[in-house]
Amino acid sequence: MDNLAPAITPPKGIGDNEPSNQEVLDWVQEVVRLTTPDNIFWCDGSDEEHAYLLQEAQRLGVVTKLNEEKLPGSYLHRSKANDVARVEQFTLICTPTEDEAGPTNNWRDPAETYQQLNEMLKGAMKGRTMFVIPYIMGPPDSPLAKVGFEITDSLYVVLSMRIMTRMGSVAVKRLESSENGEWNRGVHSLLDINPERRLICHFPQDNAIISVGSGYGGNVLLSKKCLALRIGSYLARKQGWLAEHMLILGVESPEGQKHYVAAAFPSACGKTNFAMMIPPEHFNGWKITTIGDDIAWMQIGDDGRLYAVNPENGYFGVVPGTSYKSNPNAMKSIQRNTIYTNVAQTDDGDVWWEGKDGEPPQHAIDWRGNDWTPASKEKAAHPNSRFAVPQWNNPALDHDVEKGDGVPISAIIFGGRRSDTMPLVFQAFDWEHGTYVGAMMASEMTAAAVGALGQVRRDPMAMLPFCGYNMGEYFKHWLKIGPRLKNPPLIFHVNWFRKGGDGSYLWPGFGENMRVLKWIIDRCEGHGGAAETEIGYIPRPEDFDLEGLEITRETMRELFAIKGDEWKKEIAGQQEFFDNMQRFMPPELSAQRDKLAARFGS
Ligand code: GTP
Ligand code: SPV
Ligand code: MN
Repeated sequence: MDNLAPAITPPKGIGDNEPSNQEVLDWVQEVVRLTTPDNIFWCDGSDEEHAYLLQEAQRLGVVTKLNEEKLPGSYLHRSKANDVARVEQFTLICTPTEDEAGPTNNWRDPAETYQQLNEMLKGAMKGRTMFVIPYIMGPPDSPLAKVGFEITDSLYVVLSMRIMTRMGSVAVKRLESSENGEWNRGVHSLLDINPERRLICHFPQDNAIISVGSGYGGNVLLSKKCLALRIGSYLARKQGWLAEHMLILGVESPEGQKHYVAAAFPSACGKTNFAMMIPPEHFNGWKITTIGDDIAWMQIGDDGRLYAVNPENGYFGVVPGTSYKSNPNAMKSIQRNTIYTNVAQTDDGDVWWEGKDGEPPQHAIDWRGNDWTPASKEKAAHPNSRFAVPQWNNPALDHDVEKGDGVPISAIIFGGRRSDTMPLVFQAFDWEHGTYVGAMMASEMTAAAVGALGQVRRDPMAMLPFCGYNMGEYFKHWLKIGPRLKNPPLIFHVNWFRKGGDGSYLWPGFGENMRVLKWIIDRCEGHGGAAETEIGYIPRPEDFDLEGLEITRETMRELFAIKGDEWKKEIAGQQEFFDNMQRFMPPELSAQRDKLAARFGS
C-alpha cells in the first residue's frame, strides 16, 4: 500500500466547491505556485465527495476495503515502515526567539525554517492533487471553536480529517460568521516519505503549521497535536484558557449525581480506555460517559468553575490491547466506518492485532504487508497501530458533547506509566501543589513516538511533546488559572502501571479503575476519607471500595506504598528537570519542591 497516489480527476460537481474568502484563496494560490500540483480539490465534506474519495483511495491502493459484512464502511491503511509514529526530534517550534519556545522544545528560527521548507516544497505536488480541507475544532457553536484549513497531497489525510474534525462547508460558514476572522494555515506534503526529509513545524505567531515528509497520524492530521495542542496552548495562554492533552469523562451515580473529570496521561498511557470505561459489576448503576479521549480545551465559566470541551470529532486510538474485555465500548465503536492503520488483515478481510479477543487467525497479512502466522516472530499489528472512528459511534458518548460552553470539571487527574514509586492514587493538597504534581509527572516512553521505549522521562502534564511555547511560562499560566477559579477542580495523581517483584502489574486496571474514580468523586463531594502523607492525601483501606475484587491486602499495601528510597530518587529526578529549566521555573514550584524534600527529611 502506498500513500503516494497520483492526481485524481473528479467529475464536475465534486471537488470544485471553492470558498469565497479572499485570504484563503490567496494563501492557497501561493502554495499552488510553490508546490505546483496538477489540480486543486476543494473539500466540502459532502457524502458524494466522501464516496468518490473512498473509491479513488481504493483504486489507487491508499486504502483497502475490509469485509463489508463484518466491518461495514471500514478500511485498512498501511503506512511506510519508517513512518509509524510521531517524530519528536523533528517537531519544531519556530518562534521569533529561542526563549519563547523554551528548553523543552526544538526551537528553530522562523525565517530560516520557512526558507528551508520552501526549498523542500518546491514542485512537491507535481503529478498529485492538492486537497484543501476546511475544518472546525470544537463544537461549532462554542466560543472556543477554531477554524483551520489544511492543504495536503494525501488522500488518507483527507479521509481521516473527515472523521477527526468537523470538516467541509460547515467550517467555511463558521469562518464567514466569525468575529475575529482568525483561521489556522496548515500545509502538509508527503514529499517522498523520507525520514531524513521529515519536519513538523509550528509558527505560533503566524497561526501556521507546515508538515513534510510523513503520512502518519499526529504528524499529519494537523488539527490534532499541531493545532489543538501546540498552537492551541500558545493561543490559550494569550487568551486565558487551557489547551490540554486530556480525556474528559462524565461519571453518574445511581442517584443521578453527575461529575465531569479531565485526565492527562501521556501518549499510549490509558486516556481512551479511561474515557470509555465500563464499571465492574459491583458498581451497578454507575455510568461513565465520554466527552473526549485525547484533548481538552478548558475555560473559566461565569460561575468560577472550569469548563471543558473536546475539540475533536473522532478518536485516533491505540489498537493493540483493545478487546471486549479491556474496552468493550471501543470495540463496539470500531465495528463500522473505521479507518484502521497498520493492523493485520485476515484472509476474509477482517482485522487482527495483539490482544484482540479470540484465537489468532492461522494466516494474516501483517502491518508491513507480509505473510503472518501465529508462529511468526514479528508482530501482526504495529504497537502504535491506530483506529480512526467518529465519536458518534461510541455507545457511551455523553449527551453534552456538543455543548458549546463545555461541561464543568470537578477533578483533574494526572497520571504516568511508572513501574515503581507512584502509588495507585493520591490527591494534591491544593491547586498550587497540584500544579507541581502535574509539572513533575514522569512516564515510561511508549510506541506513540519514535524513541527509547520504556525509558522514564519527565512529561509535565503529558504535554512535553505538545506545549507550543516555553514550559516555564506554561507552568506560570497554570498557577494563574487556579486563583481565578472560585471553585477549582481538585487535583489527583494516578498510576495504573505499578509492578510487583515479579514484573507484573499490581493493579488490574481498565474497568476496575472505577474504584479509584469513585474515591476521587467521594473527595469532590466532601465525604471521602483520606490519610495525609508526605506526597498528598491517600485513601485509607476503609475509604477505598474493594468489594467484588480479588486482591490481597499485601498487594494493596504495595500499590499504596510510599518508599523513602524511591522518593529520594524521584526528588533527584525532579531536581534534574528543574536544573534544565532553571531560568524559567516559577518560584512557587521551587518552593513546592523544597517543601516536598523537607517532608522526606532532606
Ligand atoms: P494516545 O492516543 O497515544 O494519547 O493514548 P491513550 O492515552 O489514549 O492510551 P490508550 O487508552 O489507548 O491505552 C494505551 C495502552 O495502555 C493500551 O495498550 C491499553 O491496553 C493500555 N492500558 C490502558 N488502560 C490501562 C490500565 O488501566 N491498565 C493497564 N495495565 N494497561 C492499560
Ligand atoms: C498521541 O501520540 O498522544 C496520540 C496519537 O494521540 S498521535 O495523533 O499520533 O499523536
Ligand atoms: Mn494523545
